[in-house]
Amino acid sequence: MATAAQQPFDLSSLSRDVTTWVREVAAQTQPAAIHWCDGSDAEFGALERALVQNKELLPLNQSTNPGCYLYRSHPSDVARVEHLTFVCTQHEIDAGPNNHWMAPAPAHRKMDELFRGCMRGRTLYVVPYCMGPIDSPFSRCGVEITDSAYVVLNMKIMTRMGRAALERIARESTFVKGLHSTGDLNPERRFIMHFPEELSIKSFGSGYGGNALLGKKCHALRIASWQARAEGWLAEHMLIVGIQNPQGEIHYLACAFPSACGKTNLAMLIPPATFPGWKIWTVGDDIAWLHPGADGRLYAINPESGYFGVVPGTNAKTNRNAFETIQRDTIFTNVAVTADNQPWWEGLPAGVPVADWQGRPYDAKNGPAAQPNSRFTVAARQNPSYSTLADAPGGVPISAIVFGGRRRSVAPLVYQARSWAHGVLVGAGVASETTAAAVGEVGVVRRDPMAMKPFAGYNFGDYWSHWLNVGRKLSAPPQIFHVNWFRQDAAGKFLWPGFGDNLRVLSWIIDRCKGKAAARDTAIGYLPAPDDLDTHALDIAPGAIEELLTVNADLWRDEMNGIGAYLQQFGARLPKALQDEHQAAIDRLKKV
Ligand code: OXD
Ligand code: MN
Repeated sequence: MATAAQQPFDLSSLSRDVTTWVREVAAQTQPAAIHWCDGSDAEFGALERALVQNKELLPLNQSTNPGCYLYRSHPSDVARVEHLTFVCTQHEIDAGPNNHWMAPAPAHRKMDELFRGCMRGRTLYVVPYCMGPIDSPFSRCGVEITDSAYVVLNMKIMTRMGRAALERIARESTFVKGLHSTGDLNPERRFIMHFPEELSIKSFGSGYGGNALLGKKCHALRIASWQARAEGWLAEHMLIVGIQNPQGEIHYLACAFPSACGKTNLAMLIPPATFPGWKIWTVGDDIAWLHPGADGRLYAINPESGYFGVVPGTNAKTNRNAFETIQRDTIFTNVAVTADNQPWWEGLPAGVPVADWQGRPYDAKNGPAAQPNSRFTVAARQNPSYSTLADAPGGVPISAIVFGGRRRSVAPLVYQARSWAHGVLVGAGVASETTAAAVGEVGVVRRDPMAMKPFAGYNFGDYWSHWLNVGRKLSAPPQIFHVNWFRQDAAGKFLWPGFGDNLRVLSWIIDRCKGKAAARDTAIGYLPAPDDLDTHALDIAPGAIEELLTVNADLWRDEMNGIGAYLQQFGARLPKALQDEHQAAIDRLKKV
């Protein structure tokens, strides 16, 4: 018999609230066993081995990719399902036209029906986690109950998971309740429901990250945006990057872009050879929690501790830091494999796939070898550009907020908002064009305010009011900018090289924040003149810089009308100050 010292610590004794909830869920779902996760490496290893044994996880080539595994999800379960994602508030207007809504009572009934007995024969895992550094006052905790060991492994990488989080929950006695089951993966029985008024989430029928790792989009954005409004801070879909100049000064930027606009690349940017002495520090690649500080500045933490990034296209040229990060101790989901069992995806310059993401012999007729939304899950600490301040309890001070979208025309390379309130309008007007991947839809502008369309847990009208209120609390607010790396010439060729050269734009942004760089005052905001940007040794077509920095008043009048029509749907919830900013923008354009 084990001595007292050898006996595992009974985690369930730490928090009565969590234990009571676990008991209720177990009575409902009827699992064969309950496992309280302590978050230890030993636990991670044991779960990994168990998944390998039952063939849910496939070891990749351990000499080329040590600690790397492949998980193949169900072919119908490879992405977030926005049409099955609901915000369930008492009043529909609180969820807003930007969300699918269901009243809480029928939503609970629907989900309870699905969860009844769904864990029979399975293990129920209790996953306590902390979003943000474990000792940060800005962090918030949750508990995910799941019947997927794959989810547990991912949560261990993506969050501060385990005993320390449970101890914090016991101290704070408040936590977000997330209940998840992969169910039978029937897309007809798949729903992701959020109950912000109850700080709870119920997710059924999907094992895919964005639907199943409840700490990420569900908690850290949808529920957290609701908590943030009540508590006076912002939960945003933003990367956080530190940019160090040759003098050693570091400025932190928080940047929001819709998908397919290069967020992870920007968070890990490699300075071009023509910028010696510059360094980039990654604090976060997807989510920022922003808090007004006592000094009137805005401070950011990254609530996550790992990256759940898109794999295809990642290589030593496009994103060397990400590429190096995923060489070891990485869970790959839905990539292809080579004959010697190395992970393979489109965009790798070497290697030949022999099995595609579904495990079939690779045949180009079946489409790409790696699923286009295949993912890596990896600890942020493995990133060569990892910022040690990613763990700072007080976060990092933000000098600039940068919004962006994919626009072939209209939006110039960069411009600066005239004020915080004008910046809120710039953010509310964020839009991105669909790419060639969607047949017949190329270039269609989709409005994605603050890149939060799929993630704001409440009415956008209230959300913009909250942004305006946060700005009023800041005596030294970040400056707000908009960038567009994707402007094209008449022949459809990108005008800007992007990637490392984006640092040229970021350094202008930083100099603007320091009051050092010049700018032209235009109807849409402050723009650099071509000479204001550092273009030394820049390989770019003649006249391209001028074109990248033009503001076409006719196109902008149309743009402002489009933004106005979009804002109108928020009716009485649309803040007057934002309407005024919109009107002022229209008036300025009339004068051009
Ligand atoms: C993500 C997304 O996975 O934004 O980060 O969809
Ligand atoms: Mn994202």
